[in-house]
Amino acid sequence: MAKPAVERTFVMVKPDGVQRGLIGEIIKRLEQRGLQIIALKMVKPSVEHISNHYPTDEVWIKRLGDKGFNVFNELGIDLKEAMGTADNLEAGKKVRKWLIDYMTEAPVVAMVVEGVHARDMVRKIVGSTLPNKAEIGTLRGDFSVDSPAAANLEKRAIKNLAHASETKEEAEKEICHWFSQEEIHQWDRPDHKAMF
Ligand code: IDP
Ligand code: MG
Repeated sequence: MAKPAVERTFVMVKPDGVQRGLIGEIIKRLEQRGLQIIALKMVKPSVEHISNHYPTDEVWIKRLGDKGFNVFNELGIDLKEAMGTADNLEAGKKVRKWLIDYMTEAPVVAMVVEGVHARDMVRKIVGSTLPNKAEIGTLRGDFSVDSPAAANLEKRAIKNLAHASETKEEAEKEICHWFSQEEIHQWDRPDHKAMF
């Protein structure tokens, strides 16, 4: 019988994770939870490849702007002054551009991760998008204090070490975007017999 709980997700060590020597730490946290790396490579992505990795629809771009805006609201900072616009879509477009600059600064490590509830498990291990709000024990909570207020005022993306797919659709699209079928390997972890 097919195992309904077993999922595949896409994970990437971002340029700051690579530059800070955290590739091993990030992979360790995935493996120790029982997740399996079934594809892995280091890539220096082109602007086009990264731009196609992130969604282009307006709903997603608007939501990107939201994350920073909420923090500005909490701090009582004037949105228009900080972002040069009070429009979420326009702010989102700026953040998307900063994100592409960030993601093409240095190589990234791309992976396909498989395991029980892999998408959710990896998102939990990685932690909140905003490192200043991420729980201690998560990657972003343990290794970063970056925040939208700090990043947006410096006109750059939030540096948060790793990317992980959020939905089934996102995972499927991202896995195909980064890996061919031949680069993905089916193999067994014998210790799973003792784990589940
Ligand atoms: P996620 O990486 O936790 O899935 P998304 O909302 O999908 O978060 O955003 C993609 C990436 O865009 C984030 O990981 C972060 O690097 C960057 N980002 C998100 N919101 C902002 C912001 O308000 N300012 C600067 N960068 C942002
Ligand atoms: Mg995301």
